[in-house]
Amino acid sequence: MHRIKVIDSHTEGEPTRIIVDGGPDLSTHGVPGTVAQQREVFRTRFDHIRSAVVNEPRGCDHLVGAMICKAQNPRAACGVIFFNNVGFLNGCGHGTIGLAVTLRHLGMIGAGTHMIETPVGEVSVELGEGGSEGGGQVTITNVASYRHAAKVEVSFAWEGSTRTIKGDVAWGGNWFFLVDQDGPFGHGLELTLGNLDQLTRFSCAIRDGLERAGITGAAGGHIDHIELFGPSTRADCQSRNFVLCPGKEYDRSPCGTGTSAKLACLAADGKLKAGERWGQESIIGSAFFGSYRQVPGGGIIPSISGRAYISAESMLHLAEEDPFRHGIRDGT
Ligand code: PYC
Repeated sequence: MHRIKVIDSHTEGEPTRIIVDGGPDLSTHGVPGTVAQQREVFRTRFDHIRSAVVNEPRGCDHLVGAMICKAQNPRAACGVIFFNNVGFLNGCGHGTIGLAVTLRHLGMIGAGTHMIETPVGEVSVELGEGGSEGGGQVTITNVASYRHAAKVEVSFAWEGSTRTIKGDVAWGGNWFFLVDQDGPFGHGLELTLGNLDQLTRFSCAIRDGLERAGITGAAGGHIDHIELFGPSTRADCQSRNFVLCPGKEYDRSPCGTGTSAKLACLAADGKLKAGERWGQESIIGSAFFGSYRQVPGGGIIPSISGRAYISAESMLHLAEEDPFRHGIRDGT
């Protein structure tokens, strides 16, 4: 029987399940390699473990998974690899906030600033004094983020005709296509939980259109997240979003890498100054608060704050005779 110990947390409503013991050995000939290389070993040799941890019957489609791994930089608290129901992620803001409270729960870090290695660069986490039950506020300082292209036109099939919209392509640790829902090229649909089905289908149609047109991020980076913006319902936020993640689920949090991409676009448009606070509400009404500092030569370093709470500690059992020990997936 293969047993995998996981700790679940949620960050502003979005869950993260972190493998803390029993995960695969990601070293090659005994050498761990960079976090990006370890992710490649995970992807090519242990994809069934990804699926076992996040897919049904042990997980669900919107669960983001992670595994703590070896960092190269001796100053790093650890490395981390993020994944979901369909594959591996680059960065993950809500997941890094969840990781910080999980590391504290494990006694690996305390209040203060710590560095985490991800496949796309170093992210620092600033952990406040925790409440007695281990959750709390975390601020991440993310990888350099930037707008790659503004007002990019994309056409796609929508409700029997061809629809054309414009959006920005930006990097925030993942690639995003950002659309102002209320602008002339948005859908006009209110960003409410009641409209989830249409918002999901609309965002999937945009993503299909981008793929068909060969629109990518820099160096052919696949745009796998779509972010729609509208007015916030909160007095402390300037914007509300709906974020489609790879795998067709939506982010319950305002998405850390997505908020980083949004800050990069606001900075590029001169709509938010360095150091100014931005409140980003999610589709469920939770919020991240962000600001940025400018990077010489272009781009920004975003800081994003949100709250995470431990929600479960479990041992996953993958019995040899269980036909779904590696999750329910295509070709199971
Ligand atoms: O918070 O960056 C994020 C994220 C990416 C996918 C789900 N959450």
